[in-house]
Amino acid sequence: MADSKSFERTLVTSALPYANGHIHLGHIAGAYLPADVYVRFKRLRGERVLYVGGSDEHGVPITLTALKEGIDPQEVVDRYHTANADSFARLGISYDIYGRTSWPLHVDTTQTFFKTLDAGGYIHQESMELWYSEQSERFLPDRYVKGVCPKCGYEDANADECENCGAQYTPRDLVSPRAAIPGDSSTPVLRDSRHWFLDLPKFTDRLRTWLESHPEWRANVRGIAKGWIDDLKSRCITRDTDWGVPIPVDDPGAAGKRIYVWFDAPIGYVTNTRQWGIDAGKGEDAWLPWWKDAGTRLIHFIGKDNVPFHAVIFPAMLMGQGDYILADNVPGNEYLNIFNRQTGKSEKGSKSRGNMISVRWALDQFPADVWRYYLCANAPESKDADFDWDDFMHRYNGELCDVVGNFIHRSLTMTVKNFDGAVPPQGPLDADDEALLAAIPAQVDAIAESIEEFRFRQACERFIDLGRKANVYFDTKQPWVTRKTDMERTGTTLHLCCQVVHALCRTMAPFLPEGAAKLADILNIALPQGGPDGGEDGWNAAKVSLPAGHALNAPAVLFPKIDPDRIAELAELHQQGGAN
Ligand code: B3M
Ligand code: ZN
Repeated sequence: MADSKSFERTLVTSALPYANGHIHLGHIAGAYLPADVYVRFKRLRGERVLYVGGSDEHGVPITLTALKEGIDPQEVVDRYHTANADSFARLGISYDIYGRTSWPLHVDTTQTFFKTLDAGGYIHQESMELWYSEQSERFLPDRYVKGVCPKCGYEDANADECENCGAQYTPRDLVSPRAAIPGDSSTPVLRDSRHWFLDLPKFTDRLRTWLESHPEWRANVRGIAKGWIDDLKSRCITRDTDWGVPIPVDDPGAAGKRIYVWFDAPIGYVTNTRQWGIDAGKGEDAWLPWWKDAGTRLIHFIGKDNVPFHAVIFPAMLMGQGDYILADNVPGNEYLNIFNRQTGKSEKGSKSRGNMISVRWALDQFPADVWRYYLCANAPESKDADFDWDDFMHRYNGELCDVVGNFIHRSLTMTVKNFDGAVPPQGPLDADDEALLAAIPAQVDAIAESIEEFRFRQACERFIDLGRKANVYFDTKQPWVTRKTDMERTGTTLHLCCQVVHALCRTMAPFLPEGAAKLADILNIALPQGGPDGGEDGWNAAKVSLPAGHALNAPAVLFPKIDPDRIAELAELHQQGGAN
């Protein structure tokens, strides 16, 4: 198993969402929040870490939106890139760069990948039959043609796959095809078109050896990847469209064709790393160690539908380059479904159902930490999870507010009031004190271990657990009683409580950055920012006591409770499709 300590730096990526709609909570729970918690943790530890993301701005759904709205695809991606970058920023997803696959630099990176694979003998051409609209005088890629599924009879099946039953077939098998673009529903004809294919079977042995070297990966990810590696076929990596990266070949057959979106999208991680180095003033070559030095640990955070691309196809493309590192882990999450209160059933989030909760809407209702807490505590890690309004409220109110928030507040209020706004001195310790003092480093290490293993739910539980232990201690020691008779004892109790608050502040920082920043101000401590160049260890500093006499600032409520009436209103609005 790879030990993160043996790596010099960590490169973290989150899937690049299509700039074709607003990101929603399902996305966040899958590929973004876990990555953000992970990188914030690494930064706080002082490790060198770079977090790369961005918009995926190519692909047929985007050109279809543009056609429907009668605008240029660039306008579509400009709109959603800007909106999504803003949503991520408001949620505290702390990318070092949020790039774009429509950047000119990306043409260069993608074409270099293509040319290297071509020169290595991994790309060939094949002629294939595709649907062509004589009315629009164009080929109809992917969703530009609809028809009846040959397997299940679904009426809105795509040219080569059915969204209803998951069947994949050749375009010729589609029954009763019709063009599906604005102003054209004509019956298309089959025509030959020459395309470029990536010869995946040539990578079979290397991919298998690599996958087998990672028994520590999640079972779901390994299972999907293994299924693909056992049955690799050449894959078409070009499309009949004018929106995408031009195919870098001197061939008239490439006219009207572009590189397929799923070839260029993961290369976006590389492009965005290059751009990061340039923007940070570190020079054109700053990206190289992040992608080519064996001391880099590469981690792809994704949703499970993206597993084949990140655990098979992109790694093959990297192998074909010759000098790139491969992912050390691909934490793929399951889905966050929506619990429908009316039917009492869990359902998939879908655009047509209108049941998705967009991030921008969510953040107009509650602060980022509220969402971050619930989505982490209820993360769809090893199985699907449900978003449910009651559960959302109960977990946030009952765990974060009542356990952690309450402990912090009562400890700090009593301390500031009774001990002149400073950490009181520690007197003689009894067994309860010793047990609490021992629990701090143990719990800090346990949370770190969970995060290192990508068990973010468990990390949340362990964090709350520290609050629970501390509440039990507080209730046992009754400082509000002892202060009337024994100030030394009360001082010891609150001294220890301050140490737990200190540990809670640092350990919440990766999950709840706003709460941690507020609490750090109250505790009068600085949390190191860290970043790609590393820094001091502000995580293990949680095990170092705040000294007696350390001045504190006035406490404030960190996590205000959510009102049940408000939840009822929002649940109703959501039910009516108003949470987009
Ligand atoms: N845009 C699909 C998705 O948003 C695709 C991911 C690309 S990651 C390189 O789920
Ligand atoms: Zn079907």
